[in-house]
Amino acid sequence: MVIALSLLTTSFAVGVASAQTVMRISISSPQNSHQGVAIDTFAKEVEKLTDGRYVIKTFYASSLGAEREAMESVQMGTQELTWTSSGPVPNFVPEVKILDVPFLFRDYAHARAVLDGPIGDDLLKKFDARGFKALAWGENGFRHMTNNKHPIKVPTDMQGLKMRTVENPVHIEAYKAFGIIPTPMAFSEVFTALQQGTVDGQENPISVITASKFDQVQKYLTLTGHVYSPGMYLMNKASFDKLSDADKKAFIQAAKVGVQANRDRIDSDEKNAVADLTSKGMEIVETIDKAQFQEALKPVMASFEKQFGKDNMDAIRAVQ
Ligand code: EAX
Repeated sequence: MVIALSLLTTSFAVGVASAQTVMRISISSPQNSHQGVAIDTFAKEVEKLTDGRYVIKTFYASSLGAEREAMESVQMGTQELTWTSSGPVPNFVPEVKILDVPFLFRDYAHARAVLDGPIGDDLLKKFDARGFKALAWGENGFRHMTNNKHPIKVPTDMQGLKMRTVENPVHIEAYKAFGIIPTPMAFSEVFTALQQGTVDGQENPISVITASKFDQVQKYLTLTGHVYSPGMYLMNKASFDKLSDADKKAFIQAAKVGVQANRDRIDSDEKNAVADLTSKGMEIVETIDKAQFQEALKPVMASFEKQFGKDNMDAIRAVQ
């Protein structure tokens, strides 16, 4: 009886193994980062919640392609999943552009409340019609400027700086208003571009700056916090639709657990970053007069209000 039972268990185990589905998820940052934690946690949770029927293989540092390429692959279904920043998203889902308006969010608590509430839920649904299932909002963080020319203390310090930017029209428009010469480029090329002086600087959240070791190739950092950059878990829509209802819930739940780990890592990065990056030789301007920087953006803000609707921007600002 005992033997028969163990045989039964074995054949059952083999059956499960052969029914295993392997999927891939990618990020642009290295594994040891807020993005790495986001997908590692997601992968672990999916396996746990589906009893190992789904295995998620994780790929770091743009090894399956930069964020835009990863989105294209997920849209076509040649890659099942990716975790991306909002950088390339407007080219696929224009409605998401509004989130990258400069100085729209007061702080992390505000941004998270918006994304976790009805506005965030509505925006996640916009991905459906473009071949994606957006499982959850993650977080890339508030973006800050680094460069090799001089410290940025007042808006005029940005004049004429050649800065790498993401391939996002909202960023490009805003940085032009700052007097920056924007040079859009895939993240995978940024370290080398900074090292070789192809650009003077770049802008990214603290978590990205530390994980990608930009301190090795950049001298000055100003905590401008000029844009909040969301992240998101994206899945090929057809792959998601094929899942059973219970598995759909499992994938969404796994993404939610991943978001928590992702945000926790950002919180701890933010606490340690100034001391850490100073010890690595960066010169950091910790506070700016935000009102002055906002003043410089006035003309472009009028254009954003027209594009996205002042009501929609106010609705985001009003969230407590
Ligand atoms: O890993 O391209 C970028 O600057 C994005 O912030 C990216 O997520 C960094």
